[in-house]
Amino acid sequence: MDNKKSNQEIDRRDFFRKTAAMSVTAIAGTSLVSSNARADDPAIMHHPSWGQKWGDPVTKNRYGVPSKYEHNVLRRNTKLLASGNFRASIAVTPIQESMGIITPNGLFFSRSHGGVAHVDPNEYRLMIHGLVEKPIVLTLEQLKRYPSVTRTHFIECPANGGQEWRGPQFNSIQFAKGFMSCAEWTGVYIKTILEDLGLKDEANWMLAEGSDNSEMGRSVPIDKILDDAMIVWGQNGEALRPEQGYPVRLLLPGWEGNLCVKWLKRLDFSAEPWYAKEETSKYTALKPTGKAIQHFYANEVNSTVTSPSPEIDWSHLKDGDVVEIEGLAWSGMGTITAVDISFDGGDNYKAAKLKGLVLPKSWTRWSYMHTYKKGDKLYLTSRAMDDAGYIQPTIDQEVSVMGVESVYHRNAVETWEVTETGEVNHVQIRS
Ligand SMILES: Nc1nc2c(c(=O)[nH]1)N[C@H]1C(S)=C(S)[C@@H](COP(=O)(O)O)O[C@H]1N2
Ligand SMILES: [Mo]
Repeated sequence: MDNKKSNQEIDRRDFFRKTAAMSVTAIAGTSLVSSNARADDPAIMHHPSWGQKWGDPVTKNRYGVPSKYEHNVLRRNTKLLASGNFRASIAVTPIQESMGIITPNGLFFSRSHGGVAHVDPNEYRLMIHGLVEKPIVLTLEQLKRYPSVTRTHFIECPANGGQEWRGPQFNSIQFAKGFMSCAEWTGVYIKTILEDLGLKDEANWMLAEGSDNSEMGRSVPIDKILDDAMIVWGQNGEALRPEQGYPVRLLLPGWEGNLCVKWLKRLDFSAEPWYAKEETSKYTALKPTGKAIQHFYANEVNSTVTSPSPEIDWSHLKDGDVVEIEGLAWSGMGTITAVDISFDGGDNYKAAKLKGLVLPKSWTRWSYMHTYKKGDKLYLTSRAMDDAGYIQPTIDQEVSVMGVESVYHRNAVETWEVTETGEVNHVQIRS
């Protein structure tokens, strides 16, 4: 009896020990937070002040805002990016704070050549003309009667990282990589509208023009229009924000942000491109030969480590802490197939894990679990691949082709130096 009882006890204890051991194995290599946390923390939330009085009326914020404690998670600007004028400027997204693959609308990066226009939806009209059988002027309500689709895509200004051709400029991920965001867009495929209006055979190009004071105009090849080009009015489940072109913008999934004309007023179909201001003086890539590449469209495969980063360092970590290295990867040419992470600036790589939804022409989140060693100096470099067969170049590979005079389409790998004390700096590693 005694023997049996004690056996049962042992069995029970063993069972608990085994479960504990099993969960440790399950967690090992993913998270060992519990080794740093305590059971007797006196700061436990025992009668907290907010629990001893009424909260706010539930209707206080009829349109909700983030917790006041998140006040530092903001779009930012600097004179360096503003050419002295914050209207014709860019506000960069805190991608180091991003979670998942969606940018909240209040943090979506915003680039405007003539300030943010405020368009009255009742006065809004979209003219579609040129080489179509049935030219038309649509109200917003008429436009929205076409069957809609919802797709997740990033928008990236091709100048993202464009300050970095000659070396690191900003010791900040937000400024070095935040000229982009990703959202779930709702709108109509232009091919759906063209099925209704009839496209003439000679139409090779489409001009999209904005109604803001910059009158942004860009020519788009007809193949892209008939593939996945959209006119969108929805952004993450609500109307576009004014900064994103309310009430209607063009969305060319994966292509230069500049082509995604906001406050859209006109689509003109033609046989030839227009050579508008923004596709001649700007948004071309100057090569070492002195010639420039024109009609440059898709943003190439790219990636970055978002955590750690200059804004989110590791100085608080203790030796042996297990920490998740996280980042984003994206390609305007297709779907991310793999991301590698290097600890020595790109000499050796290990495979990272893709997390969550992996969608074409969308941000893709990736992760790698790492055991931190205090005193180690690391050079963290990520490298992404896409299903179009591209892989991010080294800085030297990119510079050997493009020189350093260019601004746009920089997609070479990027490196964060993690110092012995866990501070993180933006560096460039050349071979
Ligand atoms: N009408 C209009 N469309 C525009 C612009 C503009 O100034 N006017 N800026 C372009 C540029 S340069 C970029 S990178 C993207 C930025 O989109 P976002 O402000 O929604 O991030 O919009 C593009 N569309
Ligand atoms: Mo841009």
